[in-house]
Amino acid sequence: MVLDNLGDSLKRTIKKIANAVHVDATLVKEIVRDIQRALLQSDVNVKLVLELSKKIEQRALEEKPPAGMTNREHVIHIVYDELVHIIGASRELAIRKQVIMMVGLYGQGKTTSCGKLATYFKRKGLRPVLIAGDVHRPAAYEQLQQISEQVEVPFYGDKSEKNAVRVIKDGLDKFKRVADVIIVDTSGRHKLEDDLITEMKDIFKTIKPDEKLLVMDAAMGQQAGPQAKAFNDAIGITGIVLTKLDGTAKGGGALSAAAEVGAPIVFVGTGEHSTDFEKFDPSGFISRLLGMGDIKSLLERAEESMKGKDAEKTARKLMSGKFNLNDMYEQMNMISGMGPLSKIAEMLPGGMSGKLKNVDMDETQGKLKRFRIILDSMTNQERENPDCIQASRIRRIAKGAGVENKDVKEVLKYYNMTKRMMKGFSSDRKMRRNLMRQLDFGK
Ligand SMILES: Nc1nc2c(ncn2[C@@H]2O[C@H](COP(=O)(O)OP(=O)(O)O)[C@@H](O)[C@H]2O)c(=O)[nH]1
Ligand SMILES: [Mg+2]
Repeated sequence: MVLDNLGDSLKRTIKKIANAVHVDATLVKEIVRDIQRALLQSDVNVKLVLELSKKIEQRALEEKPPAGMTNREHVIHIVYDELVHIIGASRELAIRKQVIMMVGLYGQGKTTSCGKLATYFKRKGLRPVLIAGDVHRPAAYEQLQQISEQVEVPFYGDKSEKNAVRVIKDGLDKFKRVADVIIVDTSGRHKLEDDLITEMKDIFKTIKPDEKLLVMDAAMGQQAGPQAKAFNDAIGITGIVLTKLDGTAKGGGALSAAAEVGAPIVFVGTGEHSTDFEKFDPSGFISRLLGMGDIKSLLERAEESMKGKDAEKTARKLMSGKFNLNDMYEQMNMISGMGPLSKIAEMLPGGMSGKLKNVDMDETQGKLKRFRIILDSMTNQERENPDCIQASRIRRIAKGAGVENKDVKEVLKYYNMTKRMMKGFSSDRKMRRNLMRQLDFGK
């Protein structure tokens, strides 16, 4: 997960509060010190850290918990609240027809993020296209072309044309009628220099993009702030994409500093793959960092890949432990549309992701495909009532799926294991209650 060290320290702090016998001034001072240390190590600005810790201390000591909330819960909530506060407001890109332009310095992740954005909009059911507006870097054209093939979206570029405005204009003419979201890659420089600003402004004038997204590497830490500000002052940006959050200990600094600029962080990049990209939501981000489980964003991703199917119903069934092979089939379809299993496990509440750690994620991912073929060879009745699948049925199913008996048994074993795991999880009353509350399922 991103910001491992910061997350680990904060989780330890939360545990300390949860396990405390008394929530008193000594404890509050101790946890404030812990949080200070964790944030400073993550490169968050000293002044910001001091302000935040003063606020947490003051609120924890003075505010009375609201009815129904224990002192411990209250203090945890304050920590959460104040951390969300420092990374500020969020904004979502609209899901509609638009032109998006990516800007930023060299090597920050613009071209990679073009592919990630295209994937994001494709999953939302829109038709994205990519235009290669970086006419200066020799391999920029090939890089974007390759990415467009990987994520399977149309691409336009002109290797012989050195005028960015002309290339982009031609691309727009070509795609205007067939595309929903036109994503334009542009070239960067090593520094924010006059010729880069002039080129950007020329492009804006001609194509009038709906979004101007600044792409920045999180490894810059606090330096992300001044850079974002300089870009914003020079060309006006509508949002920030913070990349490489997976590879840096300075992410806390980058996030908080970028948030202060006034342009909202809209996405974060968490790896090199086209799905290593998350819509940035401060409260979800912090609750995951604190280990509170980002059920909201998990459900949202599930919803996207299930396209209208009832994600809530599935989640409820999963938690109740009452699920059959049809549900498992649906769950597998849902999971394979969400990205790697290890990523999904991170989004589940602590106890549950711990249980999932015993499962070999890569192997499981590889099996999903075979499992689905086997499930397809079963009758609906068998899927509804897996207990009826005995030796002769196993032989028939294996034959139908073109696999061996042991492969069918493996599916049943996996099903039983999952069911046990879900049952175990749902019998954890406290966790279940919290989860239900977060899911808003009512009483
Ligand atoms: N680990 C990681 N690497 C990234 C991420 N985004 C981009 N990269 C890598 O950063 C390098 C530069 O990216 P590129 O898109 O070419 O940057 P550009 O010069 O701004 O277009 C490439 O090697 C990318 O694979 C990210 O979120 N995580
Ligand atoms: Mg590039």
